Amino acid sequence: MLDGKKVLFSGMQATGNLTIGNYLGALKNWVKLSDEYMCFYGVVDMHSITVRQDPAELRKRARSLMMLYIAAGLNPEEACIYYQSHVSAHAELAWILNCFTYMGELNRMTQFKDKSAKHADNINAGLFTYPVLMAADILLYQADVVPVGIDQSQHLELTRDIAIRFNNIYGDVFTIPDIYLGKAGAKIMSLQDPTKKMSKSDENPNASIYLMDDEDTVMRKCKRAVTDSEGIIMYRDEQPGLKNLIDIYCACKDVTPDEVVKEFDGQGYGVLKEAVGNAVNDLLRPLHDNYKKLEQDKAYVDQLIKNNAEKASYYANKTLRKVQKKVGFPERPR
Ligand code: AQP
Repeated sequence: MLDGKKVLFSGMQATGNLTIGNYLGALKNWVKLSDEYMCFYGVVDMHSITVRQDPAELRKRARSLMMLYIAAGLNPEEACIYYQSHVSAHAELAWILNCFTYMGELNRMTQFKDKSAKHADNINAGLFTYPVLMAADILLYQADVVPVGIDQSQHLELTRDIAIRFNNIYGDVFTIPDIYLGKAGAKIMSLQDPTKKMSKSDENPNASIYLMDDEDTVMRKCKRAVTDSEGIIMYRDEQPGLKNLIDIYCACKDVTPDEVVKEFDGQGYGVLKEAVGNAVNDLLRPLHDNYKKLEQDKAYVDQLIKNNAEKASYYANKTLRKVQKKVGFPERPR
C-alpha cells in the first residue's frame, strides 16, 4: 500500500514498435485497472539495452512508447509514467537483489534461453540478470499487482521468490506481488507462425500488427495471416492460426471464443479475417488520434517526464533506503 492505495507496477521495453500483443496482453489491462490502484508504468529502457540498440533510435522509441501509454488511455497526471533510466534506485536495488538470487534460478529462465539463442553473438550478463532488474522494478514500489502477458509469468514467480527470501532474512520489507492476467489476449501469437508469440522485435513485419499500423496495413496483415486447410471455424489447438485470430477478436470485442465460433459458424476464413481486421482498426483508431495530438504538444510531454521522474524517485528511494539499512549499509549523513 502507498498513501492508502494498493499499488500496481508494470513496464515495457522500447525494443521496437508496440504490437497488438503488447496492447491486448498488457496495456489494455493497465488502462482497465488504473482507477483502482496507485499505478507506476515504466518505459523500461534499461532493460532494452540487454540487446544491442541504436542510441538515437532507442531514445526515439522510448519517447514514442511513453506517448503510446498515454494515447492508449492512461492518465499521466494520476498514473506515474516515467523512464526507468531516470530513477537510479532501479539499478541500485537490482545490485542488492543480485546478491539474493541464485545462478541456478536465472539459468532456468526461458526468456534468457530464447534471447541468447536469438542473439548468440551478444550473450551479456545483463541479459542473464534481466529478471533481477525486473524484480527491482516491481519491489521498489511495493507493488501488489503486476499486469503482464503470460510470457512474463516466470519472471514474476522469481520476483516473488526473491522478495520472500529477502523478507525471511530481514523482516517485512517487500510486498509480495501478484500477477494479473487478462481474460483474453494474455498470449497473442505471430500471424505468420502461430506457434511463436507475437513480438515487437520479430524480423518479419507481417508477423505482427503494430499499434501504429494504418488501417489498410492492419487489414492486409489479417488477410495474410497463416491459418490451415480445414476450412471449418473451430477454437482448438490443432488450428493454431485460427485460434489466434479468434483470440485477437475476443480480446478486441470482449467476447468469448464460443460466441465467436457461433457468430462465424458456416462462414469462410476470409470473413473472419476481415472481421478481425475491422475489430483491430476500431480499437486502434482513437489511439492513433490521441497519439497525433500528443506529438504536437512537446512541452506537455517534457513536463510530464520531469514531474513523473521526481514522483517515481520519491517512492523508489523510500524502499531503497529501507533495504540499504537492512543489509547494513552505513547511514547517509544528513
Ligand atoms: N504476444 C504477446 N501476447 C500478450 N502479451 C504480450 N506481451 C508481449 N508479447 C505479448 C506483454 O507485453 C508486455 C511487454 O513486455 P516487454 O516490452 O518487457 O517485452 P516482451 O515481453 O519481451 O515483449 P516483446 O513484444 O516480445 O518484446 P521483444 O520483442 O523486445 O522481446 C509484457 O507484459 C508482456 O507480457
